[in-house]
Amino acid sequence: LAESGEKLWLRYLPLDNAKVVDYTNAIRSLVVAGDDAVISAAAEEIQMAFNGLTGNDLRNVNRPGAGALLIGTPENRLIRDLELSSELEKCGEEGYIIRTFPVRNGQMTVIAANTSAGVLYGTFDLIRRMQTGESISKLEVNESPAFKIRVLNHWDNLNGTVERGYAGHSIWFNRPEDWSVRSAQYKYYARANASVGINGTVINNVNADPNVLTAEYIEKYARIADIFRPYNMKIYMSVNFASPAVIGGLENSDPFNPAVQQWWKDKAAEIYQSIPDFGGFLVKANSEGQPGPMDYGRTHKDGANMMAKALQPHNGIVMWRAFVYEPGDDERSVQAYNEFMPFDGEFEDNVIVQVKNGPVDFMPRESFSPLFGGMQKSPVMIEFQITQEYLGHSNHLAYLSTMWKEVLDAETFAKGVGSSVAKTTDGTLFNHELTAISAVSNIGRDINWTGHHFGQSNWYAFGRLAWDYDLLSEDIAEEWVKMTFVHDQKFVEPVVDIMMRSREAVVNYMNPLGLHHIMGWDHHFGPEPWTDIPGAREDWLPRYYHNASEFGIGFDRTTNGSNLVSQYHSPLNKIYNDPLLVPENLLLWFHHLPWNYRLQNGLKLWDAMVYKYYEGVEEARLFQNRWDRLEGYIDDRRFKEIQYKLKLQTTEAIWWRDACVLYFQTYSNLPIPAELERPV
Ligand code: GCW
Repeated sequence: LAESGEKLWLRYLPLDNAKVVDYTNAIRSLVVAGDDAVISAAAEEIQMAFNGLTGNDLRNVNRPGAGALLIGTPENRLIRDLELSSELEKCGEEGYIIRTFPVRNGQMTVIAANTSAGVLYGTFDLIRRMQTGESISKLEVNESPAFKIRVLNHWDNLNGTVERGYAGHSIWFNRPEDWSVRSAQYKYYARANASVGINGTVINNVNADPNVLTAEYIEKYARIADIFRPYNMKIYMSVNFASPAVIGGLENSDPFNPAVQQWWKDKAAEIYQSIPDFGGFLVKANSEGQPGPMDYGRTHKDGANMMAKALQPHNGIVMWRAFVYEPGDDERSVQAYNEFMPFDGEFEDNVIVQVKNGPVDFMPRESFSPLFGGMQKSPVMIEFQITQEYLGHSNHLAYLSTMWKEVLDAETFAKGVGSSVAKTTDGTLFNHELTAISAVSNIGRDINWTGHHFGQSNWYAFGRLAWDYDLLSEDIAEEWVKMTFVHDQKFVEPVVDIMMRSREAVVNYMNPLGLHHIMGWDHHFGPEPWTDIPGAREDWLPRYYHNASEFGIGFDRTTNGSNLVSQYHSPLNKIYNDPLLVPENLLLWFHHLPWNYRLQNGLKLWDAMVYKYYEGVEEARLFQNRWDRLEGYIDDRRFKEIQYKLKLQTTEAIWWRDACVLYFQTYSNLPIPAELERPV
């Protein structure tokens, strides 16, 4: 199993002898100051980890002393006696501190937090240090999460399929196995999430089946919630706005209809009866054909607030998605802002607006959504996509931490310099209590969970960034590589380097210079910039996005075009509006330019674009080449599976390059620079 990838980054395999000596010098026994389920899970985990990593058991003892690890909250006297209250104050609800204290005959280690959840996260922190070979003999750690709610969104359907899932069928629905098998997997899932600080999950698709609100499914959710609870994971549900009419037998689902309001209140009460710590609802409404309040002439605000009121007595929240667009006069990228800004400040306190990182749709690269920094009075949360819908599915190695950091760190100028996207959503800039971050999961029933072994790194990285977005992508990558594979720097360094370059490589061979949405019709796999489906929605066709013609290529979102630029704060609006100022990697996202347009680097647009496509392919080849030389460092099975995927990636990178270059050449009528290899 350890070799199949099933164990993710929680392998706990024996460390080398020097580390074992170090760690057992520091810690030999365990004092658990508390007895609830969460702290017991933490204790079980550290026992398991310590045993696996060092080969030694931690003795359970009642009193701290030399060599002890003491874990607990100030509810317990052993923690209170340490007088940590001023430091614990800064930890908030889920943060923790780890300290080394001198005691008679040596030292002891303490993990203290205000809640058992904090203790659990602190325990995983200590374990991670051991897994990555860090010293644990002098610890002074203070941690608290950047966002209060850190959730995965599964797009799993009740029939067991997964929308945009590339790792097999759903782990949640329509499963033939016994509960014992499934519950063991759910526990593993909960542990993996807790280990990176993820504290909630929405297990069904935002394209929600109304039946998820029937007693049958509430019961299923309750069973899963029971397994999550010791790992501080809350369960949430995607709900269909039309549920009252579809499964409740009501005349309509109009949010102004008192019977509808009552139906949601009763439903919420029914859910909380079985799941007292149920997290709340995620809603996709009036988006891509889903029902919503606008079906009754009402608004997003009316819909969200009705549900919010139903959840308020139980402390549940509503994550209301802003992924909305319709074919029409307004260009797709400007619509969410136009539709949501009028409601800024008008949502109930337990509503948070969930916004995709970019204004179109999880493209390999797009500008950040102007709702970040735009909406200020109502809390807004980011939705990232871990599953690689537009980044090669589970065939391509694309480490996405760099992409997410690019968004989180992006300057919005909402309150002048220092207004990063992260700060517009973590409560610091606009003082919101309710803060959250989410990402669409890449998990399925595949033995390695994510289809591509490196897909695991994106699940891992999302959790780490949700906890602390100031972490560096290379550090997260290094942790993950060491925990998942081996510590040998001859392996770690080249692999981290591949990961760090991987997302840009994918951008280059798919969508360089800000191109976007030119992938296969509907399934979104492979290149299809030429797709034309008579009668199809215009805003789903690639030409809507690339606009290639004999004149040039790119999407005009300037003040002369769709005017997305004006939704950004100054000076970004001016920077994006000017082809001389806009970052080169967003050039064709904001501008339609002639093939002979000269870039800042002196290249003509056509040549620059072709070079990028070729560069992407060379990167894919380099990854493949590098990996081939790493044989023997890890188990053969994972080595070969990854080798196979990298080969596939190169093949598909060439496919992308050739398809796009040759297709766009039919418009540019310009040659491929002579020194480049001919298309295959
Ligand atoms: O990216 C698009 C996907 C749809 C998805 C939608 C959304 C769940 O192609 O499959 O539907 O976004 O996020 O709602």
